[in-house]
Amino acid sequence: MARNTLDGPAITEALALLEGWALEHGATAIVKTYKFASFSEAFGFMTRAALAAETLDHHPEWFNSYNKVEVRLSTHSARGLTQLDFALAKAMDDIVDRRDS
Ligand code: H2B
Repeated sequence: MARNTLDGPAITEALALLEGWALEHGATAIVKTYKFASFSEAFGFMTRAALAAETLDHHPEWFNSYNKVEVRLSTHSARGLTQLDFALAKAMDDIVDRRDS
């Protein structure tokens, strides 16, 4: 998947396809905070997301506090946003949507 940075219109378009993700100041990252019913659910999400990150060879910056997971996605090598960030964001949202099913 392309590791070239997306321009403003492409970022707006990609962001519109997601729910709950926001553009960080400077437009070099997207952020979202997930909240779960328990630490166990939060950590289960992180475990699944870690496997998705490995598959994509693209990794999140994240912070966990009890049932909360704050995620920041950016492509370090490109110093900005690429398709990979949006692919990982979608994979993370899909993991949450598949919960309990
Ligand atoms: N993750 C993120 N977020 N940005 C990168 O530039 C990046 C990565 N590079 N995961 C990958 C790994 C690179 O180091 C490996 C060698 O493909």
